Amino acid sequence: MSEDGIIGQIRQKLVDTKRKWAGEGRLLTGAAADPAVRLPPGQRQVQNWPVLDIGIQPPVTTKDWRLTVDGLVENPAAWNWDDFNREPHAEFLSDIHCVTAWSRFDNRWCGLPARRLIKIVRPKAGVKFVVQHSYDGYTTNVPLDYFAGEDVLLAHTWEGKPISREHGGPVRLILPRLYLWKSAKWLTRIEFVAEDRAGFWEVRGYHMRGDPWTEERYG
Ligand SMILES: Nc1nc2c(c(=O)[nH]1)N[C@H]1C(S)=C(S)[C@@H](COP(=O)(O)O)O[C@H]1N2
Ligand SMILES: [Mo]
Repeated sequence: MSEDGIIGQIRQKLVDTKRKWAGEGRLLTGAAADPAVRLPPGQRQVQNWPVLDIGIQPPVTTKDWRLTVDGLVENPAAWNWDDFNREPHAEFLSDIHCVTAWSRFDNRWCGLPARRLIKIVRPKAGVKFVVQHSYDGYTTNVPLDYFAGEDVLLAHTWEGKPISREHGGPVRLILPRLYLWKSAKWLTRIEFVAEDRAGFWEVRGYHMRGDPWTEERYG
């Protein structure tokens, strides 16, 4: 999808509001907390799981789903669903923290560990960042060190059930150490790069890293 195509379809009002908040530094408490503290500063715990996206929920089935892993890697991958499931998957329990100030504790995920993917594709020397690309045209950038975290998953299952379309199924990233906008839904491409590159929200004022415990909400 072209950038124009995406911009034509997104919920422009929502995007403008979030960009305005980024400009004003809305929701910043200034209380940098210790990562050992479970609820990051300025967050409140919710029991439900809100849905947030730029306005398109692409109807991707496991049959059409493809994953490209490319950029600066020794062994690029182009997988379909069966290829993806041939690799050993793992289960993790983790909390999610959205920049709009909700946190949801104890989510049980199953998926392919990012560490396993890294072992397979072998990033070249000099790779420092990872750009995620999604079927709705969304992109987001994360430091390789965070992507390589032990609890990072290309997740397909939540609480024993396939991740629903509205939450990014068939496959989404789950990177619990950063705000949830850094976890792409409807994931279709993972690109390993040397230079950091701002994604959809990052070009609209959100932080390049996005650590919830130091409230890196806005850049
Ligand atoms: N492809 C894609 N991924 C995305 C988004 C999106 O619009 N498109 N929104 C991000 C944002 S801002 C948040 S808070 C979370 C929301 O995930 P959820 O709807 O499952 O709670 O997904 C992130 N990943
Ligand atoms: Mo978000």
